[in-house]
Amino acid sequence: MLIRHRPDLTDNDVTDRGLYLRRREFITGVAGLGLAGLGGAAGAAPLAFSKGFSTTEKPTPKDDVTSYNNFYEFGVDKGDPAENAGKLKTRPWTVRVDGACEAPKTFDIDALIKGNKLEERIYRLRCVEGWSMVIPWVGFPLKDLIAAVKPTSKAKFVAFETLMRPSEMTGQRWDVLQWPYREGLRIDEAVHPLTLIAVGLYGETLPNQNGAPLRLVVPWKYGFKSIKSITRISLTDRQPPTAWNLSAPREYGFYSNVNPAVDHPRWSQATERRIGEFRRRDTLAFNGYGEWVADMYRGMDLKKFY
Ligand SMILES: Nc1nc2c(c(=O)[nH]1)N[C@H]1C(S)=C(S)[C@@H](COP(=O)(O)O)O[C@H]1N2
Ligand SMILES: [Mo]
Repeated sequence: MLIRHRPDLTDNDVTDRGLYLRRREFITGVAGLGLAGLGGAAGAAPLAFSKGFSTTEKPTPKDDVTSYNNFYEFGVDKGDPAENAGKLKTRPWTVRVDGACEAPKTFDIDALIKGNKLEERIYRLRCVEGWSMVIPWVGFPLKDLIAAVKPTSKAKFVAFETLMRPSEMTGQRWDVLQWPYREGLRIDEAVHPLTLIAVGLYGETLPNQNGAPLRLVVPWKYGFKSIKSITRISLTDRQPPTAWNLSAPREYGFYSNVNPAVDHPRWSQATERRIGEFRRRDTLAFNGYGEWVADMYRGMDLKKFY
């Protein structure tokens, strides 16, 4: 499988080895509290801070990150997920990773958390609706999970699915979207070192309203690509159907790269409201991650592949 990246970008740029901390030290020394459920047992993998990819912008207050959400499985208003997602049982939880690979596997969430090197990544998140936040995630690169199942040359795309459980996800009782929520990436996007599986934020276990126990984070794409509460990841040779594209194909494309030059049919994408700020700010191409991701779209008409 040939995957093109900026050749000078390696894991060592992503993770400054001098900043490695054992999880135990992270818990006692850096976060003070927290990371409950994210391990901390002696011998656990080290928690690393990635320097290169994290923004130095001020993170959005945790109260906003955890109370102003989109998670339609729990209702369509911004406050609904914080109010209703507590009902979701996130243990036991497994993620099936299958499709075009030699070693399909069902992973237990706790084994995933223990078995992967967790990092903090402070990323901008830009919702297609025109607001944004800065969120300190804890997670690991999706590429590590994909590598574990040994993809074949037929793995051209990756399809993701959220849990389907209307008894707890009460929003699934209404047909606002075709459930389960689905998303997809091209394989090069999926294995890009920026693409994260998040299991925490602000140094603690991911709150249910933010997509517990694991969710995708693709910071150069509109927020709806960052699917929450994942139960299945499938490698495929075809571009998979995605929830928002199925619901309104003219408004939400498969790529959905943040692009101030391509407006949504019903509103401009040129500016955004950073939650907590008063004046709108300019939206950046690829949400400011262009130096790392623009190469993947060279030669593509981004107005057509919106
Ligand atoms: N399963 C699922 N994932 C989802 C959504 C959803 O409704 N269901 N909403 C998306 C949208 S529109 C955004 S902007 C982000 C919001 O993530 P946050 O609430 O953690 O900020 O989650 C995305 N992931
Ligand atoms: Mo969104």
